[in-house]
Amino acid sequence: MGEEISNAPVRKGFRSGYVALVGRPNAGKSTLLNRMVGEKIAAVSNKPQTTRHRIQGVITRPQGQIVLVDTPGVHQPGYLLNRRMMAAVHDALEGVDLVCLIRDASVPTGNGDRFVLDLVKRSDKPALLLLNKTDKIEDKRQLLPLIEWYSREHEWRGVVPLSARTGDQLEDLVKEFVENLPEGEPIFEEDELTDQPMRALVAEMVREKILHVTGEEIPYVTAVVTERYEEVSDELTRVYCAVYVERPSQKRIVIGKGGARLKEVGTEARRDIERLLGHKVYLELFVKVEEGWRDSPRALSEMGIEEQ
Ligand SMILES: Nc1nc2c(ncn2[C@@H]2O[C@H](COP(=O)(O)OP(=O)(O)OP(=O)(O)O)[C@@H](O)[C@H]2O)c(=O)[nH]1
Ligand SMILES: [Mg+2]
Repeated sequence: MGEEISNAPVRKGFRSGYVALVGRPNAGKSTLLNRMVGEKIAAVSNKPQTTRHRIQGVITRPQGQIVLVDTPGVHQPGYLLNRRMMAAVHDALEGVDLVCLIRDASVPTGNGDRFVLDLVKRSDKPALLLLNKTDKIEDKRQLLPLIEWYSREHEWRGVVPLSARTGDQLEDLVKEFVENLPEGEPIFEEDELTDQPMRALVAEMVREKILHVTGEEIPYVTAVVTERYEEVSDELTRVYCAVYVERPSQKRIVIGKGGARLKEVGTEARRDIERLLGHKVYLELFVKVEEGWRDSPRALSEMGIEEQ
């Protein structure tokens, strides 16, 4: 397949390249990535700091190919984990052709916005402004002050109001992306959707479910690692994932009464993984306590949260 692509003559006018999504936590970056790719490849939750590493999603159309790069929400780093998350943002900004500042248009501007804007300006890359969550805004005139503020601060290649949730304006966005990319051959094969290996996607699905069923503290002290991934047959894949927490008390919360919470996580994650693979999945989860993993270079690297 790879050869087919590399030997094919470049289609005239075909454009391709990398587009980074940057923004504050919860802006809807990962929701937009999933929606545009058409599969769930990045965890989404209403808790800030859901995304922990760079995730690429591939969108291929007759006119061009966009490699959309999702990044962790921009925040103040405390733990080594958070410093690595921010390094992933900086790194993503370096290697792309176009940068998108994505913001939740239903909330007022704050200090975090200034910080993200400065990052985008400093990247010195052509940039688009994406105003997300328009489904939450009844009167679209509400967007005007926001557009004015951002337009005063920076010269944008375009401003696109959209809803990652409903899919509103996403085809316009694809056009806008393609127009701003250089002419070139496809980077990924047409049927590839992401740079993430299956093991990482599976771990991401499990972590997403944990974020959904647990409260305040647990999401930040939890990491998931796929320890074994076995393709038993065309109809069955077996996966074993370790769920890391920092303390025994947190382990009890994740497991729940009589194992009920962990079972719920497993059932929901298995459904998502089966949808992605198109066949049956046996998923086994076990919880491990590893004190201080968020500050441990070794643990973070094992979890795939690498130094940039
Ligand atoms: N109403 C509405 N909600 C949205 C939209 N896009 C995202 N959300 C919600 O916003 C929350 C955050 O979405 P994510 O996609 O996880 O946000 P993110 O920017 O990737 O967040 P981090 O990874 O933490 O930086 C989730 O509850 C989403 O369902 C949208 O267009 N409309
Ligand atoms: Mg995210």
